[in-house]
Amino acid sequence: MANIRVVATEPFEGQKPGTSGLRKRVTVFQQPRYLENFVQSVFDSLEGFAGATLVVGGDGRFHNREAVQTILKMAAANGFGRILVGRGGLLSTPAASCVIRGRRAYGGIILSASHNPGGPEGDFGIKYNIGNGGPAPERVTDAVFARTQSIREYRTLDAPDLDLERLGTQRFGGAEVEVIDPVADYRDLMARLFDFAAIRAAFAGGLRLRYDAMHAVTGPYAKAIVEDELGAPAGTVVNGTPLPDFGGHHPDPNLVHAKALFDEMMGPDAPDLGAASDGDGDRNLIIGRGVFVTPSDSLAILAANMHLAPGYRGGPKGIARSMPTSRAADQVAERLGVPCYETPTGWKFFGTLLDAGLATICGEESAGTGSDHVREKDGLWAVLLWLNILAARRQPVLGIVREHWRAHGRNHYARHDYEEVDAEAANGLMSALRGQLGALPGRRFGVHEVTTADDFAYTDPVDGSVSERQGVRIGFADGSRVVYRLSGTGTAGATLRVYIERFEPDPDRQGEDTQTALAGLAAVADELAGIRARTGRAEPDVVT
Ligand code: G16
Repeated sequence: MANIRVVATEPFEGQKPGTSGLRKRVTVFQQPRYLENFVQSVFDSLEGFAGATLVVGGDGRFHNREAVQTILKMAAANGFGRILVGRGGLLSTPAASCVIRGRRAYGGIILSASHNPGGPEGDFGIKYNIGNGGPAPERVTDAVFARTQSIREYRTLDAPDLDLERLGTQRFGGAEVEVIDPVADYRDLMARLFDFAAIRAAFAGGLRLRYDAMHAVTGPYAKAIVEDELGAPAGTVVNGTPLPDFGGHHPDPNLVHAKALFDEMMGPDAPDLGAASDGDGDRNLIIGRGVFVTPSDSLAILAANMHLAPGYRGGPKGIARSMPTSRAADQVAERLGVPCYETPTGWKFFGTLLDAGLATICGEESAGTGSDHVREKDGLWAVLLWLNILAARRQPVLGIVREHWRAHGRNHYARHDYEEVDAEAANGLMSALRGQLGALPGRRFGVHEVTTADDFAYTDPVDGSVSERQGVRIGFADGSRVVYRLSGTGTAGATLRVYIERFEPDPDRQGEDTQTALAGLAAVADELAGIRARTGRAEPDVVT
């Protein structure tokens, strides 16, 4: 018989959820009561869940299994009636969103630090998603944070650990725990959205995909859908076994951490499409044979072509992008005559737009794309939509991309990241920038004249909530733009992100290399903010 136990505790400092939940080093989460305090604070901030269903799962990183057991016991002790957990404690972030929605759960807890490295010295994270399947909005995360500062006790079950490998329902205190196949619900949803028959025929006809699952959670999903269901040859999915330390790699699908994939795609015998996704499966990297597709371009091209997939026949009702994402999507929205929404960084800001039916597709420069099928960004979904488009258009990725630029113009785009910068220096840089906003318009930096300068503030068109200080935007006379903001997902020091964008309408000049096309603007970005002088960094750590 399992007994409920009430355990005394003390608050921990700094349990404030960032862009996407609470992310800290594994060693921080391993402190006794640390995870428990946060989970109890989540439950204490919610109402009316007695007897309701909670979904629990994570990306399989180090500490995932232990944390899942802790959460199951606490959820049962706090009065949830039914808890759905992915086999082995696994659920990709989009699959968790899919299960929450499809099974009408009250909410879900997702364990992940996304693209951050794993292992005993790596990062861990936890976030709460609400009943629409999306990340909790700020009013909920603010309440959770407030609770972490006053918490005095948590509730748990005195019970042995559950067998997470056995599918099916088990009694657990006053609750029922069902261990579910982490892939099944998600696979069924994908089969409803995409033309699986056409993609299957394309694979049978020789279409080649390389999918790098980066030893993270999407391996089982990609194998089940791409190889087993769609008939891509075995070996299409590489690094497909989830490992607690992601094989020692950084599960961030960008050109630095997925370099092997990039090299293969630029090589002589490259497949038609190369793709990768991150730790928890919500991000995607898209590379065609001989061409890297920036996430911003990918969003625009997917939006322009999504009517080719059965789930999106009417095309998008609206498009949403985060503020630092390039404005390539805006051009598509204009052509289609649908609205384009500009939101702060963080997938949670898309939730209200999707729920209200204002936007069908959303995307971010940080390799996230998704639609109203779930309330998270979805890496494998983006790859399947690309496959559906390739199957329908029977053109190489490069041809599709070039045609798109010719029709809409090209937005040369790069993000420069300065990682683990001294937090004081980074904050100083941002306040100095904010301090000179009024004086910038009219100033010239070489050929670049500043026309607009502001600190992005967003009013949600659906619920009216206001989010301020979301990043400094500098606009130039030729339509170029530089954006500065500090990352909300790092776990050490500060990460300064500088987003640089230049619009090129002339088809004859659209083939220029991006770094060359942006070199002048990058120098202006440095000068304007004093990056080198203030941070001591001559070069960014990562350029994506
Ligand atoms: C999270 C958020 C995204 C955001 C990204 C980067 O992604 O869900 O909306 O764009 O972080 O945020 P930042 O620039 O603040 O580091 P993920 O994949 O880490 O959950």
